[in-house]
Amino acid sequence: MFNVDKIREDFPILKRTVHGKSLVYFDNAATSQTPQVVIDTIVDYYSNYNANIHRGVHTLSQEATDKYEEARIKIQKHFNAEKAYEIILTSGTTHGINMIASGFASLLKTGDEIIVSALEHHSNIVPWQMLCEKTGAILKVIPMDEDGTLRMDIYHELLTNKTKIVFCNHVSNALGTINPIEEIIHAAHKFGAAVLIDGAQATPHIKPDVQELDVDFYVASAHKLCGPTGVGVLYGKEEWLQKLPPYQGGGEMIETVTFDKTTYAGLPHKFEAGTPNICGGIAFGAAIDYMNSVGFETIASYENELLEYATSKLLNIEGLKIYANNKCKTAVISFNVNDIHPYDIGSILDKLGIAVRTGHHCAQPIMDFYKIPGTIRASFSFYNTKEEIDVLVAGVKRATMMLS
Ligand code: C6P
Repeated sequence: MFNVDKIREDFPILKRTVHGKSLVYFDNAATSQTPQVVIDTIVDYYSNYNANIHRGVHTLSQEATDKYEEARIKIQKHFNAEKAYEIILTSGTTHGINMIASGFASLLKTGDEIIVSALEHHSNIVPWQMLCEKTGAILKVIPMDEDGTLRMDIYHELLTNKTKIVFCNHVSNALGTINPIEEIIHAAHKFGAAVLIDGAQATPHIKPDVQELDVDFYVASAHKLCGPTGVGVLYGKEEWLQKLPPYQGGGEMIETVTFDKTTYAGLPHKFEAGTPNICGGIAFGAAIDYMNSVGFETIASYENELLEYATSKLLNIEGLKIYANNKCKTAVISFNVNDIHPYDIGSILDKLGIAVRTGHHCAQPIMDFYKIPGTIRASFSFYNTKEEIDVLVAGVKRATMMLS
């Protein structure tokens, strides 16, 4: 039986006040809060075994190395990757995408095509545009519909033998839409194209199985699933990771170095140049353990309850419009009230202790589609409550009255 009060005890930050009011944290899509067990892991690392990894014969270094590699295995199991060395630890989703986009420069030629969805975060647009500039490849876009879903009929028409890679998010950060990635992957593979899925917004709610999905690359950030910032994961199928060149040169990614020639280390080290975020990686493992102890089915079903509750309450507010109020979404509500600027409502909500994100959410093409400057985005997590949603609804009503 899910007990949200007990869960909230795990998150010390939820006890704080903002402007004299109890914090209502609805900016979970930007970053999630951190449970005590993850904070303890970070403190334990710096208090007891802070050392560089894969380098020292001394005890601290070996302990740190063991814990870091244990974390890699936890991440491997969580995503159901076949091999631990298919798990590359990165600084986050943005880093993972840039690694692959940069690597594909060696595989593409002028006239090759790559396909992106209209629902992407800038992180999954800009690196590919840079790749097109470098290689002469052509970027094609799967358009979206008014309800925030992708035009899959057009996607199927865009795929040709020239398509080399397709990239799409699993869940849209601005709207919460869950994209049909199984269909996207399956169709791309028929044309021999690779697929990269940006799982930044899916992983806090869904446990992806990379083998079942048969995806070529899957990227995510620890800080969206109760872990620390500055660490993330790039899953890549072994065959692809072998084919791609390293992203950065430096320590730990080499086998031998002479001034004539350097040979590269095997996976995963080939893609992990320099001292990594050791503490972050270990804490990422602790965060995954924590999320699994709550259980992803429990998380999804409780968050869905919050989503339905909030949607019906917010829609009672006159002039409030929810963008992409489709059936297949995670617990994200992107909305505006009449023509009030989202920033103005967000600022008043902040004075009431309510944290939401306002603006274009690093997804400007989506805002352009709706012809709006931005939205107010309330994104829920399993530690939020219906009472907090009531506070949000009252806050939006109050802000609307003040600004109308
Ligand atoms: N979205 C949001 O408020 P990083 O910054 O590398 O951890 O994640 C980038 C990123 C990539 N893809 C998607 C779908 C994302 O949502 C994000 C991060 C945050 O929506 C911060 S902009």
